[in-house]
Amino acid sequence: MDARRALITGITGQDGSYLAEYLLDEGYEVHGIVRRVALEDPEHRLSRLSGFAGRLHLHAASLESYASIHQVIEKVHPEECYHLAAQSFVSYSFDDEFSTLNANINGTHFLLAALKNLARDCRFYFAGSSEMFGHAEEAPQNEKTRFHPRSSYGISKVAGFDLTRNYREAYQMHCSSGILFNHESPRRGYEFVTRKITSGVARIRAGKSKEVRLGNLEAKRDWGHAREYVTAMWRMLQQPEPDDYVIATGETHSVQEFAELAFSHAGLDYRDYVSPDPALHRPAEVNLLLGDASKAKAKLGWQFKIRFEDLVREMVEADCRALGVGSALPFG
Ligand code: G4F
Repeated sequence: MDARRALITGITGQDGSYLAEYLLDEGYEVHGIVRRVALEDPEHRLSRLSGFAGRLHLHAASLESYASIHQVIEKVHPEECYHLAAQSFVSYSFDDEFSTLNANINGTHFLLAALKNLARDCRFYFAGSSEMFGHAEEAPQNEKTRFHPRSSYGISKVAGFDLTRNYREAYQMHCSSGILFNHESPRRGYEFVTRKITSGVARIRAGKSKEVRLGNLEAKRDWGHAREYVTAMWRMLQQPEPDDYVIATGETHSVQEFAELAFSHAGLDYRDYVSPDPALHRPAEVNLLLGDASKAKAKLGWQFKIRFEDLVREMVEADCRALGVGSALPFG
């Protein structure tokens, strides 16, 4: 039997790289959309794919161009499409609302429209986000919680979520959205707070830095491990009917707790190294995210396993290892 064909947008990112690995292991033929510059600078831009890039089929295209998306869909004719690409850094979305809205909403719309025209039977996954809940009126948040996004990023994700549902209802396409709460790993981008902290810990241990400047330490997030979360995406597309699912751990921790734990794994006291920087506070903050993934557990059989403490430890250890310094206690 021929291998199933999957197409991933955002394949060079944290989630894309874990998902690509997972699908390869499941026997898929995995295609990815990348920017042309990525193919010209693979060492740097395809670093998360190193080790298995040779088993992937990468196509240069831009999610800002319908024509280029159309070409890829026509050529690949995927059976499953995972749309992960986005301008995903919430802070940046305050600096440039227009490009965040344009790129995120149009990218999703172009992809859905191309699939409708060329591969209507393709199953589609949209990377929704707990940022859609924003200023949530209840905790924990589930699939029925009203959206109240607090940034253009959150607004763009609500629009993508609505587009996905609309294609499901209007064209009977198998379109599902995962409402993923924060998910991290050693492959996380350095701009996000968890990696900023763990890479900062490693730089301090290595004597390359003296502090980590942070914004709002009180914000609380439901943090899970990206490697586990991508398996939920796949499970959604194996269901007979498309639907939307919250993916979360059901535990919440503050940024301060994350910092405290990360520094303590390296035998350091965060209070000696974390400097508050009011410039890093956001114009509108999402104070508390806490997910209820019981629907995913009941219908997809998905449940998180990697606990917060182990996630933090893995990230600190990976960053310390990369700089050639010890990490886990006791330091030696
Ligand atoms: O790590 P963050 O930048 O992630 P954020 O904004 O929660 O968004 C992430 O998770 C979403 C899912 O809920 C995704 F949709 C999204 O794409 C992204 O992956 O910030 C986490 C919290 C915020 O409250 C922020 O204000 O950390 C606080 N924070 C405090 N100091 C900081 C910093 N965030 C960053 N990035 N940098 C700081 O120095």
